[in-house]
Amino acid sequence: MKDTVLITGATSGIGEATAKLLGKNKYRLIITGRRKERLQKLSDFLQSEYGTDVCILNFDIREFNEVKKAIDSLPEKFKQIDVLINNAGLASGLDPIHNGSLDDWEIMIDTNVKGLLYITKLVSPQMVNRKKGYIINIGSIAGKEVYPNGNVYCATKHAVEALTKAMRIDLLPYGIKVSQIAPGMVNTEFSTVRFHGDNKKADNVYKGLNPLVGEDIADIILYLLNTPPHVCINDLVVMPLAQASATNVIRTE
Ligand code: NDP
Ligand code: 8X3
Repeated sequence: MKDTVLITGATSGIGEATAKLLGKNKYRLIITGRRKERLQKLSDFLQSEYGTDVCILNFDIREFNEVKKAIDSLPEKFKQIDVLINNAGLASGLDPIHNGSLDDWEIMIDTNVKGLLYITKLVSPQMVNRKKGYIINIGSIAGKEVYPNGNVYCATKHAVEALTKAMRIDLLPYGIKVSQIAPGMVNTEFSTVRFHGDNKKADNVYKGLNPLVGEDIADIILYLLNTPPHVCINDLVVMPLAQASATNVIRTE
């Protein structure tokens, strides 16, 4: 069995695709998210398809006490986490700053920034003690650029970029790798969540172009995990061919 990998937000999209690819490649997995039945279904699939050694942790990443209780409850053989994939995150709403909803803002800040910090605080000390580990943060093109009505989501992903750089500096003495992947448009449940369940609006985001899919990001994660010990890819921006920047997209289909 290879390293133990904890993936936040494994119930859909990038996280789910990553769990499937890493399971296929014989990693031991800790899969997390709020939707327990989806975690159970994924766990059953991984075990029956690949014989994956898998553990489910069901928590809301915005609640530090829930996250701590879950991490403390890990069975002995899952306690040593070699790789942390900070993937859980979301956009909520797409409104100009003067019309923004406080609820949307708080959900994004609490999940994308505070949640990422909570799990990192709980997992990184044992990596420091062992002088070994890898943290991969899923940022976004929204952490490189800002676009109309993206305000708070973009701010949270700029924070992920800053935290990735800060983690790399702080963890440098301990030989811990820290990378960011910053994708453009990936067709997951992301836009449905952003538009509060409006599937029609979500479908329009990807209309007429060939977006990335979760499996594309999973491939990159597996590549990062296979880099030699002395190599660290600090930052990786990946877009669909039909997207040149956050706002420049060509729709031809
Ligand atoms: P999905 O909506 O498909 O997946 C998001 C995942 O995050 C789900 O598994 C969800 O699980 C989890 N999550 C959300 N909120 C919480 C919470 N409070 N507690 C625990 N888990 C939570 O979207 P993606 O796969 O696209 O998103 C994954 C990451 O990729 C995000 O950080 C997103 O910002 C980033 N990203 C996405 C892009 C895109 O175009 N799709 C582009 C660039 C970056 P559950 O609801 O079960 O809790
Ligand atoms: C998701 C990509 O362009 O919708 O992070 O912000 S975008």
